[in-house]
Amino acid sequence: MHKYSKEIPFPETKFFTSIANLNEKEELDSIPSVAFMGRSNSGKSSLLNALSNHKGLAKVSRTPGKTKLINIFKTKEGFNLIDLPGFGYSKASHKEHKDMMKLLEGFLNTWTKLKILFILCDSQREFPEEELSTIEVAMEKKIKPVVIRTKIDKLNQSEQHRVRTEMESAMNEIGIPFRVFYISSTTGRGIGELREFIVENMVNQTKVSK
Ligand SMILES: Nc1nc2c(ncn2[C@@H]2O[C@H](COP(=O)(O)OP(=O)(O)O)[C@@H](O)[C@H]2O)c(=O)[nH]1
Ligand SMILES: [Mg+2]
Repeated sequence: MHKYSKEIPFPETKFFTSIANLNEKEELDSIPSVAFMGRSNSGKSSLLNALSNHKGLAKVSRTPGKTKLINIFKTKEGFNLIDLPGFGYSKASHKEHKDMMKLLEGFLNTWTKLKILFILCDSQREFPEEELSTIEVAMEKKIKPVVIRTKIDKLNQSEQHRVRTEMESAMNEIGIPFRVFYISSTTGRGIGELREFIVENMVNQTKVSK
């Protein structure tokens, strides 16, 4: 039995290709896409596996920072899921960090059919300033920014309240509301809701989204 079988189904998803930089994108960006960004260890691979109900779709790693490629997954509904390379928190990898931010900026500037940018952040961490500016950049480019606070199963009630308050402050700082999901790939919490959101935005575009 699948853990998410009672929730909203998600289109069948398969690994399509990986590219090392944006020069290799060719026509790939002409396909409607949603992208996932987040620091190493933020739970990106686990989320992609949970969404697609496919345990080995994206590799779940205990050694962070290994994925340096843009991984592209194709859904049966005709839109793509894009797994952007993770980057660290550590100042030690300053050059690497800058390169990753550059790649991300280039991605947002050139990926023509990017509809949604999911910004993942481990709920046990503070939401970083850089991610906050990424939300604004996405808004300017008419890409829908959506925050996903991951690993919510690791927090008690008061800690969960703190994360929600943190996101309210972030919205006040930006001055425009954005959607936030609180999820756990381990327990399945929020996964159905997130699937529904993606399907509404990428498949049933005539339906009014929540
Ligand atoms: N408790 C808990 N652990 C999680 C969750 N999602 C991911 N993890 C763990 O966090 C670590 C990093 O996850 P991974 O998906 O590889 O993160 P990525 O580096 O962003 O792709 C792994 O040890 C996962 O098992 C979650 O929802 N709850
Ligand atoms: Mg990963």
